[in-house]
Amino acid sequence: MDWLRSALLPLQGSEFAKEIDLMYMAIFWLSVVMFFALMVPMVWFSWRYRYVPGRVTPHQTHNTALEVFWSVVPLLICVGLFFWGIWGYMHFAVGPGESMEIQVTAKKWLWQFEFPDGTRAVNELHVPVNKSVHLVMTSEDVLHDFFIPDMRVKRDIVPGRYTEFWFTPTVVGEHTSTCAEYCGKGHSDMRAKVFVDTQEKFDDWMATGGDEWMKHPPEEWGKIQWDQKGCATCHTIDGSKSKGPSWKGIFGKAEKLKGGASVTVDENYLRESMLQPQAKVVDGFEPIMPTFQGLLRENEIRGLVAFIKSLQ
Ligand code: HEC
Ligand SMILES: [Cu+2]
Repeated sequence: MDWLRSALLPLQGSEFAKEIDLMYMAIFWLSVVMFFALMVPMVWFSWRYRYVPGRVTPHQTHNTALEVFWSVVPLLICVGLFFWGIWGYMHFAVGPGESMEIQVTAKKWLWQFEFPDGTRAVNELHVPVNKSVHLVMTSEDVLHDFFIPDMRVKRDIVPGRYTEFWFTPTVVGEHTSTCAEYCGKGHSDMRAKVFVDTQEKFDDWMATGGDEWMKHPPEEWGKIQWDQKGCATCHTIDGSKSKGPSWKGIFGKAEKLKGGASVTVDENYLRESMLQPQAKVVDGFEPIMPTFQGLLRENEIRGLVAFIKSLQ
């Protein structure tokens, strides 16, 4: 009956899919069998015992064995379905501890995903195949609902609180997800692609951070990093002094260093200052800047350099 399952239901993209489909098909076939088991005798009895003038119908109104049978059997079936259902629900509700956690933010009308290392992506969820992922979701505005049909997972997203689900994707490739809670004009456009990648491809994507950076001019991308990577807590961009030197007008200028030497602020110096801040410490400041070695990707460094350059 696999043809029927694939005609009725989407691709089985996760471990849940098999469990859920099995139960779905079991209830479907149970309903088919019950339909005929009830309707065929009903039609037959209505015809067999129809009114015929002069016919004497046998007069039996009670059969205890039969009544016990048709009360107890359906009861057992319903209780069985209940336990099967609650077992599946518990499995879905409590994820394994080692899952990768991805933060999902829904807002009118897009999806934002954030990975454990800070990688962000919009409308694009990348997950490695055969590894469990745990999605922690919230909304910035109204009710949304994250639904990935191929994975058979779906859950409401509520502003002001977190909801979550987990799954283990099993089929490499592109899947779709959608918002399943009407959220206004753009609701039907609120879709994200779910890429199930091989571990290699996934690692590669994590290392490069996806292509979000390509959608911004370098200076703008740099400004986003300044804000998101925490540079803003120590560096201003308007010339005022903070815990670190302001970035305004530093490009091209001769910077005085601790110890008396001086250096011209160029691309290489900026890069070094981010990755090895202690190598050359600016005069008048403490060497408190943390190293960003391994935390900034090439595209982010390039963006930051372009941003600092633009602050003349
Ligand atoms: C905890 C505070 C702090 C944070 C956070 C911080 N910095 Fe710094 N930064 C400093 C201090 C202090 C200096 C000056 C001393 C030195 O050179 O190490 C400095 C110096 C620099 C310089 C050299 C500036 C000049 O005038 O020559 C650059 C470039 C720089 N930081 C980039 C960054 C970037 C990019 C980030 C974010 C990814 C960042 N910093 C985050 C404190 C910080
Ligand atoms: Cu929505």
